[in-house]
Amino acid sequence: RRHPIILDSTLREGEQTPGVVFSEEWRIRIAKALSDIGIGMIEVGDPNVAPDIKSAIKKIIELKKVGEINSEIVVHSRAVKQDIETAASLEPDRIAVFYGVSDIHLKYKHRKTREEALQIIADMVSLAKSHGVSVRFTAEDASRADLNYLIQVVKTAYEAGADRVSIADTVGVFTPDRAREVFTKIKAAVPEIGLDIHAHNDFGMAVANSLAAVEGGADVVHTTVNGLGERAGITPLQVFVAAYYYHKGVRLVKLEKLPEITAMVEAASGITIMPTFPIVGENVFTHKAGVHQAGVIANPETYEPIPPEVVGRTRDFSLDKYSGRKAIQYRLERMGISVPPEVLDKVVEEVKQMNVRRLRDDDLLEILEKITNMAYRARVN
Ligand code: HCA
Ligand code: CU
Repeated sequence: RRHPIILDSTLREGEQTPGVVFSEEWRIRIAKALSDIGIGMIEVGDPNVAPDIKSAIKKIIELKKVGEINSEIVVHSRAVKQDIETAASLEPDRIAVFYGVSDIHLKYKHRKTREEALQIIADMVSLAKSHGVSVRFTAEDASRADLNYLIQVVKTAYEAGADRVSIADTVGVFTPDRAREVFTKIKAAVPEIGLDIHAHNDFGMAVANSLAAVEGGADVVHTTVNGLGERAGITPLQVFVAAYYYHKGVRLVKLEKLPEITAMVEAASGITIMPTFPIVGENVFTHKAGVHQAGVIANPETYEPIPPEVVGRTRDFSLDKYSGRKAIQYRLERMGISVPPEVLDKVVEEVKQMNVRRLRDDDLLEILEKITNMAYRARVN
């Protein structure tokens, strides 16, 4: 396939955000919304973490069976016999079994040698596979693992029955060059394997690293809505798909629905995104400086990488002392008001002297009334 599939992990990785806990109702609503916007795979959680997660996963799998959800349903599991059996009993489409493969994880977390780990990976992948589900193996901390050993891990998982391996950049230390190189080399060594990129955002490079991994051969990209997840989170869904659209001209999901799912996950998680958050942040299609506003009024491409409508947003101009004639005139005309040039000059002059953070339409009308002694507000309303 030429373009990657999105695996959204808001319900698994996203719930690993400190302070976040999704109710069953929200879990189901989020799963349906993800399916509706065209997400290929949904990682719904690890049923061994808590009983309520397990029962919500069951319900989501039911909805998949009756066709109310179309995405592949992936259940996360430690590489532990009992956990895998619980996961398999829910009959998901796929079980994702994870195990640390860097020397740091092997030595301090698992206390196993590289050889012992290969045996565990082979045993646990084939156990999962024996239950008749698709299996992904996740090489946790893959980006800090020895690359030759990582290739052995991928081969081992493949031979034991995994058709996919997630190359997890667990602490976000990939650079785009390194991510591209690692994926290219794994793909060359084990061409049959499907590869996922799971990129943490510790240094703000998760989107860039995911794009580079796709160039290297990844065909599934992990995301969460609003970039939720452990520490700095992982690749934000909205930003990755918009960047992919800009760079490759392809809509991986229904982009115009992004604001809706942003708000849904803000409400469900209790975490509000920054106004400067790419693509879906409040400020992202609002222009401030007079030079920018004049440019955008002449042609939006001057200061917008993509038109706001593509991602379900609208353009705006913030008004304050940074604004110039063009933006003020634009805002007045938007309200159906045209004024002679000398009046406009006076409005601009007045605005420049005000030290307010942001002028609303009503404030602008008030200024106009003061200058002209005419009842503009009554006219507009
Ligand atoms: C975790 C680890 C993980 C797994 C990623 C994956 C990571 O928190 O359980 O399954 O692809 O970052 O290594 O999220
Ligand atoms: Cu992770």
